[in-house]
Amino acid sequence: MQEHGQNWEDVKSSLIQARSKDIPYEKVLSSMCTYPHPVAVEAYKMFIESNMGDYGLFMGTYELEKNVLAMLGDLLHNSRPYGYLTTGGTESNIQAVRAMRNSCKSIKDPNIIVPASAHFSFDKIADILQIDVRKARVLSDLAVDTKHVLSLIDKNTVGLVGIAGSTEFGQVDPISKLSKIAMDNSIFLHVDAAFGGFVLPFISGHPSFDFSLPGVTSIAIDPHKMGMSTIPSGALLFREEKMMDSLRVDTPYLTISSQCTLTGTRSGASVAGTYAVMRYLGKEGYRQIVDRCMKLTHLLLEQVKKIGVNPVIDPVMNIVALSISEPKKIRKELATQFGWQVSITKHPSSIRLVVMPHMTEENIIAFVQDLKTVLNS
Ligand code: 0PR
Repeated sequence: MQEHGQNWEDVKSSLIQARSKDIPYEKVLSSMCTYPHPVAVEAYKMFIESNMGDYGLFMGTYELEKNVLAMLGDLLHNSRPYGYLTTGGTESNIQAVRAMRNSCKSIKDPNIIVPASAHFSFDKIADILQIDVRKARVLSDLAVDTKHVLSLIDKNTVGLVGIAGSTEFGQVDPISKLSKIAMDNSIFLHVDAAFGGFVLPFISGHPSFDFSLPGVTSIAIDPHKMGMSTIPSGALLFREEKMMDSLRVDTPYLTISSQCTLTGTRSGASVAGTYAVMRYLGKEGYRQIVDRCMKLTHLLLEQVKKIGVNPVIDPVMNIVALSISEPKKIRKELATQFGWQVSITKHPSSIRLVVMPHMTEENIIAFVQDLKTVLNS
């Protein structure tokens, strides 16, 4: 750090230069994030200094958080959820598993069972919480094999995890079956709906995945993905207060006497952003966004099939994985020749495309054209 401060114009020009190196979302098909809704941005700016880590000082923002939880509870069929707004799916998953473990103190060597398709946050969880994370295989449709889940349960199993919208393929595990298994074995069931939580409720005839299933004890849902909110904005919801309480630590010198959150300082601006966009859009607004993304997903599918490329699974939501040989090479070519950002998957290997709200019909058509060029070169 330099000794003397610089003038704002110089600092700003460095910022502009840095910003110009960031890739605009229009060419990004690899991300689960998108431009936040302008209403979320406006609200975020209004609450920029608000710290939910000491919410006794920010009771207004705290009321907004309670409101967001109630709206999320309504979306996920729980009229009285307990929880809080997190920094995203990783924190929500860590806290959900920590609550399972803390609620089973008598089990000395606990384990949980997650689908092999679970997000890498569960590898972090194994390391941080020193808990055995057992991976159950997935079937050919890339949803978890519940028979394998059942066979992995033993006396030290504290809970199961199901995914509603897997990171790589957008698949939904059979959560109703997992719910029954969890109840039969008196263990917890956390649903990672970080992506699908703001998608599935707006797709008619979607599979059950939320608190309407009696075995579901917690859910992760991310407003900063398909919720159109600002980063960082995740949410963790528990069915029962005692699970949330199992996370509580004393905070003697704050305006509040205890905290259940993972981080201390927490962005009140994110809370305001999420509150504002959820109120502004309502279910109708989100339904329109999801409808549009699904239409674009089907357009993408139709276009790639015309050039002889097929999806790994029929897309359940706005994520498409394409069966293409040498996906790493294709990814590189798409980026260097045309500036497209796509990701690749490992098992099975494919090119993965997330059709977020920033995508347009023109861009989908242009992308498929460029993909065709790369495949034929
Ligand atoms: N659970 C699921 C099902 C997820 O897909 C993700 C993230 C998480 C949990 C973790 O969420 P946070 O990253 O909010 O903690 N899925 C994306 C991924 O890892 C996140 C992402 C977003 C990656 C934007 C890249 C990107 O540009 O692929």
